Amino acid sequence: MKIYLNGKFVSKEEAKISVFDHGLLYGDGVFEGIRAYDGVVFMLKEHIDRLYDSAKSICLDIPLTKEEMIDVVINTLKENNLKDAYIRLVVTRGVGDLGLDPRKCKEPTIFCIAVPMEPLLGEDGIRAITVSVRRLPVDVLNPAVKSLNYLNSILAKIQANYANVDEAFLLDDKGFVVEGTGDNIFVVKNGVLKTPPEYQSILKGITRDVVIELAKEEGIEVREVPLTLHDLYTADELFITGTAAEIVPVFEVDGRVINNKKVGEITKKLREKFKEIRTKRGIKIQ
Ligand code: PXG
Repeated sequence: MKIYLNGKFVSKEEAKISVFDHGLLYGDGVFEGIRAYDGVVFMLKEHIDRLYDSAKSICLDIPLTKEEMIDVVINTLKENNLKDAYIRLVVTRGVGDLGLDPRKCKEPTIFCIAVPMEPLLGEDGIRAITVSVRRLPVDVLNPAVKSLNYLNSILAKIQANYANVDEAFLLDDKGFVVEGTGDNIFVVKNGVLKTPPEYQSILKGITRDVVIELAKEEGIEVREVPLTLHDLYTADELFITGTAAEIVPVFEVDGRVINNKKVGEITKKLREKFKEIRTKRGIKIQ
């Protein structure tokens, strides 16, 4: 395995960063999880745009152009002879001292890892619970920033683990259901597809945006509206989306069974469409 680290390709054993890196000391940095399907890096431009937006938002100047960053991803796949892969692209604040002041960090650390990976939660329906850990309000730490601070999601995941279910759903500070630990949530009710809006404590998922587009192409009405627990419990279909998980039906939430644990028609259609387009939208490895 070859890993891109600060301009060079190194072995897994050599791919080490300093204990003074603020990515490690403070979770100070940003990242993207990206997938390649059959030699096409799915929605790569959109992932790079989101990475640079996350970085801009936290005043982190990335010392590469977006075009150079695209080459980092493509070259990491080439070095590893991978056509289908999960890619982790990370930019940290870099090496500083033991104070949190980012001005002490002179050079961001950039690395890129690519590995083969099956859909994270499998292809079947999953069980989920809502947890007591709340998603951070947009004026505390905006979940739109894909930062290295994932403790909020990890604490939610720990509750799901204790309950022996696959995923945790988080509520916002008002009690609306906003997202999973690493995925967005969709409800189907009476043929209408609903998902929480962009400004409601969510990461605006790239899979989410593609699913909304595919649904509209299919003539399905899409509404970006706040969701309550009641909306989830009484859903005709429920599914989550994310780069790692792809599109995964939810068969049970807080003990309420959804659609008799069957994959719903709209979920099925969107999954098929997603499989069709995922090798068509993105940047080809040349
Ligand atoms: N919400 C959050 C909080 C996420 O972390 C998504 C939604 C979906 O976004 P995309 O753009 O991937 O459709 C994510 C995805 C994991 C994992 O292990 C997931 C993510 C990052 C790292 C790991 O499931 N992000």
